[in-house]
Amino acid sequence: MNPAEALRSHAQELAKSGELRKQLLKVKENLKPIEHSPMKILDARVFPIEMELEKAFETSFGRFDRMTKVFVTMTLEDQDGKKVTGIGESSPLPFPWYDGESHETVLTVINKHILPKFRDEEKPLKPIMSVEGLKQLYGGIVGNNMAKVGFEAAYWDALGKHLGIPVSQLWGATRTEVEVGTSIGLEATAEAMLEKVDQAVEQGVKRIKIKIKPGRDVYYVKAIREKYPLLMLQVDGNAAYDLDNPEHVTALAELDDYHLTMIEQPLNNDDRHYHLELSRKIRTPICLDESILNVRHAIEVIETWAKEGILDRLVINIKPPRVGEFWEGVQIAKICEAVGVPVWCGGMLESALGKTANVHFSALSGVNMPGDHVSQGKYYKKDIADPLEAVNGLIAVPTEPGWGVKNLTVSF
Ligand code: OSB
Ligand code: MG
Repeated sequence: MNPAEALRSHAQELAKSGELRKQLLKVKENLKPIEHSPMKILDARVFPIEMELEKAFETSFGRFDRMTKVFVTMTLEDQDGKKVTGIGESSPLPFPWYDGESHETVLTVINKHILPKFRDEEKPLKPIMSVEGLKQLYGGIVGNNMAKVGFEAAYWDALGKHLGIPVSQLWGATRTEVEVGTSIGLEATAEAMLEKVDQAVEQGVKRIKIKIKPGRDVYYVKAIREKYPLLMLQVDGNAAYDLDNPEHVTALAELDDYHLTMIEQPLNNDDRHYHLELSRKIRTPICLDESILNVRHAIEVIETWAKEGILDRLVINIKPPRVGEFWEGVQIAKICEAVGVPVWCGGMLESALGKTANVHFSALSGVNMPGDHVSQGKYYKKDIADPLEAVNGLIAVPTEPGWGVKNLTVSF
């Protein structure tokens, strides 16, 4: 038994006796965000920028060729009056198809409900001493995770710059380089898909994920497997499959023959329960993306998969924007690590800034599978900073203070 198997087996025992949830909550409680001397939040500002994708990206829910990113800057001031500004990214899709957010909802929530908290003349902001203080400002807003995340990201960047250390170290992350995977959108034919796969293999990525949807799944996978029998390969259904449609279930079960690393979010984007039922029927591990929005959801799926004795069939994709905060993501990664559940960092087609933040996040020891950090070629015609470069499927975690992005063109 390897160490992760031993952790899963122990967790399954604890689940049977009803102790597992308590243990997982303890992991969360023992994890405290870094505390620092009081910092005043002077201002937060928002810069929406439309960015054109190098190539249109298609998933089961739709196709898009441009994105409006919402960049957030935040200026903190220490007790000696020294100011530091950080930057973060909110990276919603153009339409509420992946989750309920779009760049319009993100901008509305930011302008109407978040920014006013930073500028309330009657309630001047108290200096903050950890990320918890920041969260108190807008933590009452339910959902809208993509709207919130840019603010927390800007805070981490500012704090890292203030303390002179990279953000990954603020979270206790220890990796110096992270493994890189790529996500390939739906293509019209298996040939076109293979061309993209060839390109990604040439790039040297550590694993490839392809988008699938009903009717466009097994034949893609079969074609790729014939050419690349040993490639680390996974598929993403983006909520397009229905457990009550026998054809869908048959296709998902057929995928068992192609030793995929995982099937990501085949069923509805708010569903966890029926994913468990599906996981009883197929051997390929199920990876949850859309339906894990917070620590509670992660604990719930770990507990229910463990009770069934199939914890080895669960993987969690953490996207910091989807869970609303990097810190929430850190907690989920720690909890998964404690029970041997693999984790990787997903992507939202972020700009070079958001991708860099994801690389810092992937430096956590609990994030132990290759993440969606690169495209096949570049993501955007014109990016807002230099993208981190992958060499032999690895990206070095920046060592400069904050995110350490280079040649940022958003001025603040
Ligand atoms: O489901 O992981 C997803 C892109 C947009 C919305 C959802 C997803 C994706 C990707 C691309 O798969 C990941 C990336 O390269 O950023
Ligand atoms: Mg996904």
